[in-house]
Amino acid sequence: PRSVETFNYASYHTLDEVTAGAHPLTRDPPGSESSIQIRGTKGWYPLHLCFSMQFSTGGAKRPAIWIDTGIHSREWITQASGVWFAKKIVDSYGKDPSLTSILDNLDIFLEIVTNPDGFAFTHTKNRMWRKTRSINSGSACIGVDPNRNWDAGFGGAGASSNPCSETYHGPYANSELEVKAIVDFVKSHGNIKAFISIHSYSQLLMYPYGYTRTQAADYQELVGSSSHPQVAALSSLYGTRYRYGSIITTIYQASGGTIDWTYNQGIKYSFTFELRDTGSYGFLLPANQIISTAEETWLALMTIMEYTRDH
Ligand code: ING
Ligand code: ZN
Repeated sequence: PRSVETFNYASYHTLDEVTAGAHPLTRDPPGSESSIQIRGTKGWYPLHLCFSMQFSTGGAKRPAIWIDTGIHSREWITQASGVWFAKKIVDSYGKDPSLTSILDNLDIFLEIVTNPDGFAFTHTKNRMWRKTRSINSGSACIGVDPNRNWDAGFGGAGASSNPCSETYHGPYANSELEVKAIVDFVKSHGNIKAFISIHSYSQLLMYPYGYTRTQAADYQELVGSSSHPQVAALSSLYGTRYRYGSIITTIYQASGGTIDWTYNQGIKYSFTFELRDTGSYGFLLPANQIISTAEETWLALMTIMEYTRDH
C-alpha cells in the first residue's frame, strides 16, 4: 500500500486509494469497532475504510472536536481536504505549538468518507450522486439526503417527502445508518464541544439554524468570537472570500440538517462549511485546487479548535 509520504494529496482518489494512503495514520479508537460504528447502506465498513479517526494524546473521554467530510458524496473537495487534514494533524503534533496544545487538551474525531456507498457510486456510476444508496420502499428511486435526515425540524420546510428528490428526508429521522451511527456516537461520547460538518460548494461558513428563523441562543458568540475570525483566517492565505451567517439566512431553509441537531444537543460550536468554489467548477473543482483549499480551510478549523480549547 502507498504510504502516507507518497500519497498524492493533490489528486482525487477512490475509497480504496484513500484507505491505502491514509491507513498509516489511522488508529482505531479505544474500544475499537464499537466506539464509532460507521456503516453504509450496503453493510459495515472496516473502521479505517471509512476513515473514522481519533487523534488523541491520552485521557478518557476528553472534550472533543468532531469534523466530518463527504456526507454528500459528490462534494469531492471535502473528502480530499479531509485526507489532507489527517496528515496535517499528524505532522503538526509536537511541532506546531497551537495544534500540540489543542491535542494535549482535546481529542479530534475525523470522519472523512461519511457516505461511503454514495462515494463509491460517484466513482463507478454517477459523479453527481449526493444521497445515500438506501432502497426506498414503494419507489424506484434510490437514496436519502443525509443532511435532511437528522432529528431537528425533521420533515419540515426545506426537505422533500419525495424519494426521487435530491433532498428527500427519508422515512423517519435517523433512518440512514450513516446518520444513526454518528447520532449514537455523539450521545454516547457526551463530551463533544465542537462539531464541524464540511460540504461544498459556495464558500460559506454557517451556524444554526437551518430549519427555523429563530436565532440560535448563542448567536452573538457564534458570530463575534467564532465566525468572524474564522473567515478572516481563511482568507488570509489566498484571499478566498467567504460569507457567513445562519444557514437559513445565508443559503436557504433546510430542515433535518446535521448541525441543527448537534446544536440542539448542546454542542455550542456547531458549524457547517461550504468549501470552494462559488460555482465556476462547482462540485468538479479541479484537483490543482485541493491543497490550497485544504490549507486555507485548516486555518479556519484551527481558530475553531483554539477557541474551543480556551472556552
Ligand atoms: N449544501 C447544503 C445542503 O445540504 C446546508 C447546505 C448545510 C443545509 C447545512 C443545511 C445544513 O443543501 C450542500 N451543498 O450540500
Ligand atoms: Zn453537501
